[in-house]
Amino acid sequence: MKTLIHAALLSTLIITLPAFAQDVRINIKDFMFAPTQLNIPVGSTVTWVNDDQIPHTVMETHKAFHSAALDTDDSFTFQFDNAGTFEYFCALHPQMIGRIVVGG
Ligand SMILES: [Cu+2]
Repeated sequence: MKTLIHAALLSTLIITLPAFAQDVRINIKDFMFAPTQLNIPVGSTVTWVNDDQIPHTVMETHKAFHSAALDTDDSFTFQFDNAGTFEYFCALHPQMIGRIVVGG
């Protein structure tokens, strides 16, 4: 019985956690970030994966985050602990742009 009560309390706790943080993947393919635009809750983690045959990077406009050069199948992960709008591009191909809105 005690175990049941504990389980119920635990599931309530999980359900009522403030942010439904997500793990989201962005594919880098054909010189594009896909999805290009993303809305996520605070605390979410985004992983970029390079599916192209040439290197790309992920560089936030105000340097909130930036990756090293990503070769094919390399990935870069960043956790967004603050709300805001983050615009980023590939330093090697600045026409490649993306935008992430956190908590908005
Ligand atoms: Cu690039």
